[in-house]
Amino acid sequence: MGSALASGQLIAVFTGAGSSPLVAVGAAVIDLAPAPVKEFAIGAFGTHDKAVLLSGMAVVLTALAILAGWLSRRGRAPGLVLIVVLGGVGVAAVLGRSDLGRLGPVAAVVSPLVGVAVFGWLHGLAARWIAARAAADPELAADPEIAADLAARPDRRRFLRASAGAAVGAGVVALGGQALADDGDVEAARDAVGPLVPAVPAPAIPRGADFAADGTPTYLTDNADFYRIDIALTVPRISTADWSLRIHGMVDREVRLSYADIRRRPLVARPITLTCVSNPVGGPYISTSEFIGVPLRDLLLAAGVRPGADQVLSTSVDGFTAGTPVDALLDPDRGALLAIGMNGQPLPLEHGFPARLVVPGLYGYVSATKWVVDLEVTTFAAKQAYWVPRGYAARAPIKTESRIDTPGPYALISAREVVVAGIAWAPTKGIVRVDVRIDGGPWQPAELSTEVSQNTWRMWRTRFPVGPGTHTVESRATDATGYTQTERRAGDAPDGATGLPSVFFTVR
Ligand SMILES: Nc1nc2c(c(=O)[nH]1)N[C@H]1C(S)=C(S)[C@@H](COP(=O)(O)O)O[C@H]1N2
Ligand SMILES: [Mo]
Repeated sequence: MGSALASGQLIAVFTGAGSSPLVAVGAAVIDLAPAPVKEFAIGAFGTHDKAVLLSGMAVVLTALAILAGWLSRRGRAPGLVLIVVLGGVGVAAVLGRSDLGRLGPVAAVVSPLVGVAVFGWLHGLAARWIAARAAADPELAADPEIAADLAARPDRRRFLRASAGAAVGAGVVALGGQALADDGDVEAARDAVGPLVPAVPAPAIPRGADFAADGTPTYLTDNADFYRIDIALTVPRISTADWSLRIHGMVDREVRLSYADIRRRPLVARPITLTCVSNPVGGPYISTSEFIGVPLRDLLLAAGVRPGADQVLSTSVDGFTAGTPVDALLDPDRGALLAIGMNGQPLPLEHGFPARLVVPGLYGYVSATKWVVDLEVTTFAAKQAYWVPRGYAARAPIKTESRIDTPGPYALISAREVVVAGIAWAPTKGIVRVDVRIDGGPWQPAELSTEVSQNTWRMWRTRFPVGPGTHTVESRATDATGYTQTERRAGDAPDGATGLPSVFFTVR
């Protein structure tokens, strides 16, 4: 099993990480998992969901291999059947991917062949050892001295040595493949991008833009802390030299842009708050960055959007798709970007290097395609993006929401006064008011941070006198359209969770 998997990993270094049968099967599991399972995985494991999936697969494969090895004591059929069946699953998963070249299936085909060869060889050695043992007189074998001699027979030693060798060899091959894959090509391309200086800089961030000293997040999220959500089991590695963006479909003229073409255009920097439709009320999947890139509006106008088109289907190099309303992308006030940088740095690999989309006011799954390589101008009627047949809405504007960051859940407070602070967001509209109440009392307006952009979050804070005992605080946000965050509870499917965030705490 180890040899088969390791050979698949090694070949996939050359044919693309997604062509590894192990990764392809894992990706297929993610794609086929029903929405409740995906929700459970994100809820239970957060951003560790992929590590959990791969570890789970490793445990299952090891258990199957041990079982098949044990069943193969009398003949090699069970072991061979397992390899062929699992090999078939791997080939099917690889063939199901749209993002691989003609060499895509090689790793999945070679992997079970290596498995059959190594298994056959080890099984032969084991059979010789067992035969030698059976040949010895059972009565003589009962004698401890003779038994020890029997155990030391070369057939046994040869089998054990070969098994250990195969295991170590598989480990070396797999680790070597990993080292080759991480040879830094893409990191080097990222380092070579050089400084990203915007022709149109982002607004200056005033000191009062956050209440970080009172426990809110900082106005801009560090790149390393920016939340990450995607279906990519391995981070796609695409170099600037290999990247291009094709704009086609219902357009007057098809456009293809290289990375150099993008770099030649004047860059625009804009602060944008991105959040995930899977963010639960009070949840962590929200961050803000100064994204830098070129306006998507300009790229679409260059291609010429034909009348009747209402959706742009964006596709990632790994096959993920998002469907975004044409209106939102052409709206100059909204300022959607083809982003190549975050906070002055080229995009980190896990956030979409070399380029991704960011559209203020829309949940990530309908707008923020990372590793984007293709924009098809089409209609909502003609094409469904990745999450739509999986139970999520085709159109999903970000809902007006707030979150309480301090006090923390079940905090123990010894003061006579509690500071309550948090974030509120209604991207493209802007937050005009946040109300807070304690123990179900009257709503009281909180102090708001200085507004930097309507497209980003805004911080709030207030304080209440408190006596000993348990207390509950709740918050609700109001946006510039006059809409106030609903207290009606809803889960994340189909278009984002709602409800009032609340925090329980105790005063000593
Ligand atoms: N290629 C690709 N892009 C993607 C996704 C994905 O699964 N694959 N997920 C989307 C979702 S659901 C969200 S919320 C945002 C998250 O972006 P981040 O990881 O940079 O925070 O990316 C979007 N872009
Ligand atoms: Mo998301």
